[in-house]
Amino acid sequence: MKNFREYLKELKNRNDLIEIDTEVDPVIEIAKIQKKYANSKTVQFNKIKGYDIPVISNIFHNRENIALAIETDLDGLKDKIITAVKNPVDTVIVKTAPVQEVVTTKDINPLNDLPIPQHYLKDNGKYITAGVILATDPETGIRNLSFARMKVNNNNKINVMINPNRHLLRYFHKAEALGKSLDVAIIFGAHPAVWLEGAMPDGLVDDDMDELNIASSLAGSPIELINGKTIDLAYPANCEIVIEGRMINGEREYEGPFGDYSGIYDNPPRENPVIEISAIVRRKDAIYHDLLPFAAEHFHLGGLPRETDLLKRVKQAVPGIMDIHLTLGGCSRFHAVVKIKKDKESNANHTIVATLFPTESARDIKVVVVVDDDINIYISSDVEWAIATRVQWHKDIIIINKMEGLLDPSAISNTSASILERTEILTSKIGIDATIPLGKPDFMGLFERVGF
Ligand SMILES: Cc1cc2nc3c(=O)[nH]c(=O)nc-3n(C[C@H](O)[C@H](O)[C@H](O)COP(=O)(O)O)c2cc1C
Ligand SMILES: [Mn+2]
Repeated sequence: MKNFREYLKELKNRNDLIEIDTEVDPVIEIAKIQKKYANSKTVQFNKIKGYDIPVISNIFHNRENIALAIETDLDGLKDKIITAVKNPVDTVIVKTAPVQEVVTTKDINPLNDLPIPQHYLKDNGKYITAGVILATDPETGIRNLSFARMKVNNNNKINVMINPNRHLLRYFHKAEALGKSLDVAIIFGAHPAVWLEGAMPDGLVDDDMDELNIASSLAGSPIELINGKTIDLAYPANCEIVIEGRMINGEREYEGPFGDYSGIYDNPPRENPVIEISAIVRRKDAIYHDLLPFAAEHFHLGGLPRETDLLKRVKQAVPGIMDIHLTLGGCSRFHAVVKIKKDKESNANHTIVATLFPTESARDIKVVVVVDDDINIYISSDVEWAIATRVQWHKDIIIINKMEGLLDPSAISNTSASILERTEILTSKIGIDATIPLGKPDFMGLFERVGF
């Protein structure tokens, strides 16, 4: 797969993409249709009220579409990511770029220039949700990619919500310590490998690893870059739209509420860095990528890289781990199911402890269910069946209190310090051993599954 356009063509060929030709309002109306097709189709909106740029969404509504983008299959996804992280490929610089066909540097206002939706009723306005932010480490020049929600103001400024533990925030703080602003490029419609890389958490990718080179490895060939018009950064030449700008040294602004991955409004508003836009560049016939928060595209994009990181880590503690899934019902963050081939009775509890070890990928996990290798961890009714038939609650669970958590109302309300202070949020976690006990001969065939 060479680029985004080729990928879209393939999705069309596979009957995965539907086009909506009736006029839709970017406020709420697009989101309602995204929601309707959230688990089934890529949707392209061709006529947006007030704009002449179409919107595309729900592209990663399933993992088959991710596998297609990086030329693997469902079973190969995590290995492909781990291999790409270990084998970066250099990018190349080119001289001309489709993305710079139209360059705007005057009177910039993304609210006028781009069809940015408002998704949920109480969101604080229109938000960019599928823009990948490129920046370089001010000390080392290493390149980083990351997603973050961005509130668009009615001028040339954008407000970007970045949590602690993000490489991007570290880069910005380094720039500020040097008395500088941080150049950024917000990229839309690059090769999907760039999106996947933008969702890779600290730990899977360390902050001394060049993420454009990892994206090139995932894409299967060097990503071609073009120098920015107004910033000291080279970004993917073959993409749809790029917003050029800088995160301003010393500036912060309130942002939120915003309906995020957990399906609740992230409240109260936070003080966040501000990006001042210096140019918007795009293809003549650009397509704007939008992502509906708290829906399948958000879950798969956020969940798959975290699962990959967890699998790598937990395997070090318990080699018999086969796979790990962060379920959609748990917003691909809160509930983990781990499949193991058990050879010792302690395997299950070691798996629970290793999965909960509080790295970036594990911080949100509140439930770990460990199952045997006959269970399909991607089918929630199969996991529930294992719990129904293999768990004795007085001996098969572990509860750990006072662990760090995030963005979950029950954890926030469990924490005594005021949420306004943004202090540590405390949560409790449970591990469930839903494996068949080893060691006791199964004289009565108690656990034998029915079959044909
Ligand atoms: C669609 C999407 C939206 C996200 N929004 C945010 C966000 O608003 N703020 C944030 O800190 N992380 C957000 N994340 C998570 C980060 O993008 C992710 O942890 C990434 O690995 C951070 O990269 P970095 O550590 O290289 O900066 C989002 C992830 C996805 C997939
Ligand atoms: Mn990073």
